[in-house]
Amino acid sequence: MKLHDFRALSKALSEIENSGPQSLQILKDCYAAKKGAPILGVTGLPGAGKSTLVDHLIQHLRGAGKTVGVIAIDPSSPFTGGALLGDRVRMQRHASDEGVFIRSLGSRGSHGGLSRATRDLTVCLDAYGFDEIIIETVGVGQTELDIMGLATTTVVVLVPESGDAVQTIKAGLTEIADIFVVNKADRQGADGLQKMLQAMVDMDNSRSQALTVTIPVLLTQANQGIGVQELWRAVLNHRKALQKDSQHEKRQQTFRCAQFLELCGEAIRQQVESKLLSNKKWKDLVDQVASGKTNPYEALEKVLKYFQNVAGDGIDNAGLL
Ligand SMILES: Nc1nc2c(ncn2[C@@H]2O[C@H](COP(=O)(O)OP(=O)(O)OP(=O)(O)O)[C@@H](O)[C@H]2O)c(=O)[nH]1
Ligand SMILES: [Mg+2]
Repeated sequence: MKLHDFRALSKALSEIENSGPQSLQILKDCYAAKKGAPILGVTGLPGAGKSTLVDHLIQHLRGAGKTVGVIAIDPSSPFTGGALLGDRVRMQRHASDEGVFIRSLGSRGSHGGLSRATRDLTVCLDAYGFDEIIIETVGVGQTELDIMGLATTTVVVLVPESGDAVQTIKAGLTEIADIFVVNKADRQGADGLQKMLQAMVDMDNSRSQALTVTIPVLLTQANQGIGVQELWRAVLNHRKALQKDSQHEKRQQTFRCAQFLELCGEAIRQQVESKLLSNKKWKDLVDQVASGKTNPYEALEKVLKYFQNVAGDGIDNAGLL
């Protein structure tokens, strides 16, 4: 794929999203062409100002001559485009810029789950050659943890109104965030929330010596572009700190391994499902489970035996190693 060929890129991304016949080959090629661009995750509650912030970050990066690929995810949206229209509109001024590519991702059309789709699309953007990759995602919770395992740096965007939510999800927040942003600093309560988050960060620091870098708590006013440069500086600081963090590579390895096992699980499940649909004996087995004649573990044992017979001891012979 050559740079500036956004049509080819879009086509490739759609093929991956729909698990089309070319998707495996495209992904293999993308991994082979991976360049290792840093990934910035921007997460936070709906309407916190993430897209506005990303829009200004794009502007900042373009000013520095960097190309940017963006994935905007809304796990709650069943349709790509619908609820995400806001994201597109918010970043519209970059639509005709050849150095910026923005792709929306809803929960529909992502075979194998949203976190896998995000990961695959990210690898594709990286192979394409963007200098910077940004992922915007709604919410602050477990799904975001999955998605954010991907990000080099994760920014959690909060607003003065999210004070109560912060109280409830307290413990998880410092695990996700590398940087806190209190956006809409023009509104009442911004200072209070900043202090509350700062106290949370300080407490975590005193509890754990393992933390190598303190989480900054920044105030921004995204709609005015205020605080964006400081935010970018904090992102770069975090990247620098990661290079010195001896645990970083180990975490990456764990993440890659988990991804691979997840892929294997998904592929085997697909194999079983297609057999269940196409083969009478397999279908009978499911019927027996459904009627309660066979319990799921007995059935599972049969399935495992089947795979053992297929693979046998021939793993080495199959050219796996
Ligand atoms: N007052 C104020 N409004 C802001 C600020 N930043 C963004 N907004 C407004 O907040 C609204 C939501 O902004 P978005 O950038 O779409 O927020 P988002 O987090 O991307 O929203 P979703 O993607 O729908 O979750 C828009 O109307 C923005 O203009 C700010 O600093 N102050
Ligand atoms: Mg948005």
